[in-house]
Amino acid sequence: MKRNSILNYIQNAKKNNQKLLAILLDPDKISLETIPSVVQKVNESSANLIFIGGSLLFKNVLDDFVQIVKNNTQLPVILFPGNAIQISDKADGILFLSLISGRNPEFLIGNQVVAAPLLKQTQLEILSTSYLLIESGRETTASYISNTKPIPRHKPEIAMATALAGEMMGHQLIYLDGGSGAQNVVPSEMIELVATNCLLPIIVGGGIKTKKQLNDAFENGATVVVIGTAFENDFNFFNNL
Ligand code: 1GP
Repeated sequence: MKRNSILNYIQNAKKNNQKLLAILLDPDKISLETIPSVVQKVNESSANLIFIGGSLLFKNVLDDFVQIVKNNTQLPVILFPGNAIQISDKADGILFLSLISGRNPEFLIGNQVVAAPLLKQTQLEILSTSYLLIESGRETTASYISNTKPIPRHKPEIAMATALAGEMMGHQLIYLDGGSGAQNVVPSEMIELVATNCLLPIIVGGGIKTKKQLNDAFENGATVVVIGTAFENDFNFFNNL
């Protein structure tokens, strides 16, 4: 994978008003043996990207997991790490996240400092990403583990100001996330307010389990929508979309 090819792909999608679907695979939820059949389902779906990661991984299998996924798909494979130890040079790229909705220095810059020299030794495409956790009904693993408060869901203007700050800091992407398995999806008006004020492509995820929720996120300005839990619960999920 060439430098900037994933970023260019996402930027072009935004420019041409194309919508991209990313499937999130959590190495704790899928055994190594079942990856080929699961990825086959992804290949048959309308997915454009594969994300791999989780806020907290219990199995130490990331390298093997990524390699087997790569062996079974042509789609770009992008790490979505919960911390600095979730690095594998077998992927094509990594969301280099800064959790700017929070005020925990470890997730604003600490993990990034630990990861940077290791990433420098890989061929991974680095996708500098403003990561915003949005309150979604009950506490999520991401918010608990990062020890940060998500942005209140009835405060779209705070999300907009935060995303603008990320854009001004030079990030390349904005990720609005309710957290995996979120009870409520990121509110439409919040996506829309961020999209109308920021130039960067927007990734939206967390709790999306219906076609309407998927389309709402796209219609309100998301360029990439991420689906994890709904697919994990039913590997035929995309057949019904
Ligand atoms: C979580 O945005 C991702 O960080 C996907 O969420 O697992 O709820 O689809 P779900």
